[in-house]
Amino acid sequence: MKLYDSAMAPNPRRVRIFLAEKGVEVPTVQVDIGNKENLEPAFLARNPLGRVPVLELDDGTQLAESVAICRYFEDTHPDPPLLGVDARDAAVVEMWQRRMEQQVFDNVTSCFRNTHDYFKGRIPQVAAYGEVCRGWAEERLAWLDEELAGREFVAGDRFTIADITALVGIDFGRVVKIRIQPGQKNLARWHEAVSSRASAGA
Ligand SMILES: N[C@@H](CCC(=O)N[C@@H](CS)C(=O)NCC(=O)O)C(=O)O
Repeated sequence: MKLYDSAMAPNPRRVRIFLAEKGVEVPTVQVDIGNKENLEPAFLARNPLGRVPVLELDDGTQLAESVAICRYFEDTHPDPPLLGVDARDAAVVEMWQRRMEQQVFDNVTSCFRNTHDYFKGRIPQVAAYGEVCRGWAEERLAWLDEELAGREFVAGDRFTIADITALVGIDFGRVVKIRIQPGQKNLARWHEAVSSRASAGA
């Protein structure tokens, strides 16, 4: 088994944190996305969409999409559970995972993709759309701050994949100056707690 990874990129970090929480070690291969190694034929044969992470299983299966990779490790290494513990809880975790991905993470990365020089000449950029995404990301952080007034973690009283997606999205926000605001005390409390877990260094 091998994880095709990119140390600086947010999606692979989601998988690395998930693995660290599980205590699972997987050999990694760094893909140099800065130099477009992800767009070369050898990598496109693994993932035609040219994105990392990709998990190569021992039977040759190429598994892309961060949450699908996490699902694989949840089933092969159930402890600690990060995708919920019963039908109700799994649905609640999924709800929050999708919200953190669509409302926080994707708005931050869309702002990055549309405004940052890193993607200049690589993809069509629409700076105005990037700024709209920035505004949405900032609104969603304000919403998340309110949500976290009533509970310890994003999906309830246990650390889950929803916390991982939110943490990685918010940390990556620094690259485009999307940050937790001084008055967002609940969000700051949560961020400090999840950042102090050993897995956050992954
Ligand atoms: N939906 C995919 C997104 C993967 C993705 O966008 N990966 C980025 C790095 S965070 C990438 O490979 N970017 C390279 C590029 O767009 O050229 C997932 O959940 O893993």
